[in-house]
Amino acid sequence: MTQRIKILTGYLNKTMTLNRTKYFIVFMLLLSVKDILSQDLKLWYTRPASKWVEALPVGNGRIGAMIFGGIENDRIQFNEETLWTGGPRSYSRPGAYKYLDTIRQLLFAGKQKEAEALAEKEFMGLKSFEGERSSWINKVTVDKKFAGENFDDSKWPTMQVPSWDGWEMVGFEGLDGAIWLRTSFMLPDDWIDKELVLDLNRIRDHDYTYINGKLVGSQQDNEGRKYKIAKNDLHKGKNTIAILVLNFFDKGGIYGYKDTTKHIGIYPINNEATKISLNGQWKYFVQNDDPPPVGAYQASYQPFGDLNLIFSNTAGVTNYKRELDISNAVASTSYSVDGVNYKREYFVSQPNQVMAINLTASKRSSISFEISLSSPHKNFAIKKINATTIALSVQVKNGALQGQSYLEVKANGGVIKNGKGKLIIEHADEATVFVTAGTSYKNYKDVSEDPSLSCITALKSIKSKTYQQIKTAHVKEYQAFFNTFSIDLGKSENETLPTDQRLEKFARSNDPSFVALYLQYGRYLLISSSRPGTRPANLQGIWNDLLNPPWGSKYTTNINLEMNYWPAEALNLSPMHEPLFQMLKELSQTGKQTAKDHYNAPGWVLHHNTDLWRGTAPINAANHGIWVTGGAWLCRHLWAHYLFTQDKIFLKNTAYPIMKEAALFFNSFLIKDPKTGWLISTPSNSPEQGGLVAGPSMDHQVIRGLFNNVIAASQLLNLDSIFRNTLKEKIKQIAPNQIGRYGQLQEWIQDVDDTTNKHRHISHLWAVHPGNEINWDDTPELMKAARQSLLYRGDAATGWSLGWKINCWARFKDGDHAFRLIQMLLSPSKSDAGSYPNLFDAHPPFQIDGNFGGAAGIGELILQSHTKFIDILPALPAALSNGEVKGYCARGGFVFDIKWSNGKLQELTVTSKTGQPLLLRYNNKVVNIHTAKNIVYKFDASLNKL
Ligand code: FUC
Repeated sequence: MTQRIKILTGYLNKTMTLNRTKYFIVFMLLLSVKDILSQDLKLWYTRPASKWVEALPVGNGRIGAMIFGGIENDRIQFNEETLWTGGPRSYSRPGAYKYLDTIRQLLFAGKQKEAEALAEKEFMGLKSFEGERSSWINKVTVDKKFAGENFDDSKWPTMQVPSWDGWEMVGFEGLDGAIWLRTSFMLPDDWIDKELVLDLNRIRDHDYTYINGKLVGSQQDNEGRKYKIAKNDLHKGKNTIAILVLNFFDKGGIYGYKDTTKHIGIYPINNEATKISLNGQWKYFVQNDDPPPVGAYQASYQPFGDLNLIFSNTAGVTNYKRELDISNAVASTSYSVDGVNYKREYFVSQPNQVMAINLTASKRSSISFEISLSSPHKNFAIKKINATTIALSVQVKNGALQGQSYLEVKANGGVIKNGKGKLIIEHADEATVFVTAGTSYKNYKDVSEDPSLSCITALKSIKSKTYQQIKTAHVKEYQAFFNTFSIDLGKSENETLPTDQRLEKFARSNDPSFVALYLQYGRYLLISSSRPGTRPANLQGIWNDLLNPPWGSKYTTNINLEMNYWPAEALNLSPMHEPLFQMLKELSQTGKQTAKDHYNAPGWVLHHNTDLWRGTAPINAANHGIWVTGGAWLCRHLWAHYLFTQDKIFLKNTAYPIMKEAALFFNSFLIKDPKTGWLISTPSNSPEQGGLVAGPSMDHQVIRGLFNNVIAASQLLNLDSIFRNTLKEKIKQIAPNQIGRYGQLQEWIQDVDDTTNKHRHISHLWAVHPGNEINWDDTPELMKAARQSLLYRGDAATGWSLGWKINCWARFKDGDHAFRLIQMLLSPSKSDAGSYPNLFDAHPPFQIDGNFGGAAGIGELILQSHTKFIDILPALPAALSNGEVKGYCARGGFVFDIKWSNGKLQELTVTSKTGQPLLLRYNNKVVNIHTAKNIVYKFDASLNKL
């Protein structure tokens, strides 16, 4: 951790390692945008956030927070990027490779189900420790007094029942265990002789259901429940229902129906129409909240805690405004009460590693509030550190990690009291709250760090600093990244609207500046979730409020993690790529064991997910978890970083060793298809459909890409000529892209595509984007087929899938089609894909990849550099016919300023950072020039050099 803190706090100071120095130099070179364009760079609202996806995200790559901006109670939910479940352990299954050949043979013989069954049994990675359930169940079911009709539950609190998608949705985040739920109903007189049906629908995970103390049903699954109730078990008047729900993990409780207009209830057999609804507040009692651990293939990212600021003088608030200014990464809440203007500012500082919340008012002595820390973790404690500081400590359930957070308040004027776990500030002129957080994570193999160390270091670093000094340093550090690029797509009337209303209207308005804002917001989110020296942005960046977040809020590598980094190079945030490269270094270590255990192969392999502990083995299920090209795809980012920066030292020391080891794996893994004679990837799948197969097209595209890049890199570095020749030979033998009977690009080696398939993954289009082997110049027929495949797939999709399709339509050079998808992405998400009020991408639920894919896709409309040409305005939509960008990066080490109007180029300026030859194309005109390092070249509207 000490090393990590040094990196984090000292990114710009002298403790930087050589590696960091190099990034620093790169980013200083990128500071080429002299004048920042006039831009619309605020998200703002006229109401506090009532939901998490309305709150505004701030972060420094390590600490993230969501600002609700409440008037009486300002909730700030926060995270620290290394607080996860689980701990260091081995994820791969020793000896799995012994089944590899049989699985392959079964697939070759067309026996997919048998292959999947064998793989499920013998080839998946190892889960974490699974506790013993039956003795726990025996223990919690012994005492049946809570089931009794006459049991007095009047003192029990109540819970809303049912709660579709879990009791977490009605305020019981993190509740697992044995929980009793009780209610009653009045039996209508004419039902007395009737047999009834108790319809509860789904319950998670296991229930014991009693009527008047008698067990009437018990089911051990997550499916629907309809229990028959004999007439003798009922009586006139009030009847009692008591249900013991056992929930082991994740979501729990009586779910009822997804269609919430349909109630759970009780009715006579064959007469559902007379159902008595049982929806309502039920009494509940947590009998035991410590169920045995459930084995998990990988760990989940965890929330850390909440800060609650309570204000009393809030009657008659006017002028309320909540905003996030992404030009300086500062959020604020402001309002007036009784003629006094109040303002709160919030940011997370990278140089000082603290979150700061500054409270001011237009009248002296007006700042009074209480502040406390809490946490959704069951195991948390608050203690006093000194007169102005309290600390929160958390212990993750089912995991090794502990966390510490310190909260310190500094005030001018007034008094600060510290008692009963909270700080009370009275009549101050101004106050600043500082929050820090750290965990016991040292690295993926070691959890022995002192979690308070980073808190103490951070608070020490601000000891003699004023709020203004801390803010100035924060803004300077942030803007060094953010200001490298600017975009102006024109002004629009909707800029005067709050962001949520603007989002509502976007698809029906002419609001191009909202597109520019969305792109810049993507850059803001990347800087805020992936600063050099931190961990990469996960499925939710660094923002997560749930103990059981969707897909573990981890790293899915069959599209999602890669998409997070699509904007990094082109949108001039190259240094933000560094956390991914550090992770790749680690994955190339853990992935060696998986290559050996599962494939008896050299090199390293990563399947479709990873986590803080750098798991690389197959997870979830054989039909989609056995997918071998996660690591190979990620290697493309190493190569892209080289192409954009031309940094040969990076190529030699960081990129090439990882890429070469990945290629070594595939050199051994590819085998000859007995039918076609081609080298193919098997077993694998086309994410995440079609089951376990031999030879999905995407794998071959990714592997060819990797081999080509390793060949090019080894040539540049003058290394490994023998291996290079081997790869050259192998590439020729890998199964080629094929056009199928519907004119489509085949997703699999056999021509089995279904033209009505609307699956969100468009994996076989990988070669169009993010790959480049299929393009209009070199492979027009395949490009046509790929385009046809995307037409079959259709437009509607999840958030990230829209992001991917935008990039593909840009590559097909159809900007108007891409723009239609941008409109879909920038639509308010109800229960479908789009954006939440805070412009977080909705898969749904929230997943950050769509934000990044969308931002990168907007960029691809303006410039593309994935072929030998650098294409200027290759896919400009009619809706974005006027605009200007500054600081757009292209492969070859070029930085572009481009101005266009009425859909036509006006001015073009190129800075050559490393003196590579430049091959420009605009409107079919091609210009080829030699460039010199750090020289600026200007062109007119017809690409004539000025
Ligand atoms: C992949 C996708 C899902 C989701 C998950 C996190 O498995 O297929 O849609 O995005 O990752």
